[in-house]
Amino acid sequence: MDKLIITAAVTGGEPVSREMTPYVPCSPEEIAEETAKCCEAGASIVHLHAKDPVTGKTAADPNPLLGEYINLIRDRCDIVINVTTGGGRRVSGSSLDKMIEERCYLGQEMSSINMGSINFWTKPYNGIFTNDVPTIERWAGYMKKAGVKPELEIYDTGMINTAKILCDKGVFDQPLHIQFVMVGATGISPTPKALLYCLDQTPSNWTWSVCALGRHQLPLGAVAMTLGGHVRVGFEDNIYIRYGELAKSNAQLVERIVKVAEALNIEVATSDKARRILGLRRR
Ligand code: KMH
Ligand code: ZN
Repeated sequence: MDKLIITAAVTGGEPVSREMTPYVPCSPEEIAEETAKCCEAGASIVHLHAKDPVTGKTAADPNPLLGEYINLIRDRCDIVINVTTGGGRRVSGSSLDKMIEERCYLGQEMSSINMGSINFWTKPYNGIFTNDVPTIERWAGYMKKAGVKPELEIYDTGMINTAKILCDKGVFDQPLHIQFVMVGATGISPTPKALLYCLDQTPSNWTWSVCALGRHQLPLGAVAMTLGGHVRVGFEDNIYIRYGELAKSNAQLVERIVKVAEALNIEVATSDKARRILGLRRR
């Protein structure tokens, strides 16, 4: 088993703001500081969305803040940086494409790419998170051109097939890094059985991670690491350290999953080891 790559999703997407938790980092300095603490605690990748520096709500894009986060983070630690392409979509069509293409040149090593459309998984379940295949192909092309490694976000098992089809078309270079986004509700159920089925469908040379929400984040992360996978924690997916108690920082969630790994004699990867595992080059 390779060492464990821990991703800290520190900012959170649409719903996570100061209204939900006073502990979410919002300003560029807070986000950089929080990222450095997560790196110190054992995270080797940070996943970033742009946030309004005061309210913590998702900042409308296009947005210069993401580049500012990256510069401030780089001054503090050598963590791998993964920038969202799923968050903050306030434009559409060619404007969205232009924004995503430009976003590939912020200096990150990775970016998320959402491998299909899904009905929103949180109440009131209205609307669709649209990721049609032609758009995925275009955005994957932007990332390839920019030398940004895609992290393929998988919300249901059919999206694994989409990844295979696009690999066969040469859209993605193998081996892929995929993340099972086990959101439950309208997506993959957050259960070990569902994870085992996903793995059954996944080529053995692909690296993979688990992103689970709320109370499922810890147990599914523990299951993932025992199966040779990697784990994502952080406020984007879970703001609680235990039932009814808010985590005081993303680092607290990183520290806890590190303790689980240590208890299982699983070594936690440094940022450079994560780069070697994922075939990244330092930017
Ligand atoms: N918000 C997560 C459930 C992205 O940012 O592109 C999935 C995610 C995708 O992090
Ligand atoms: Zn995200």
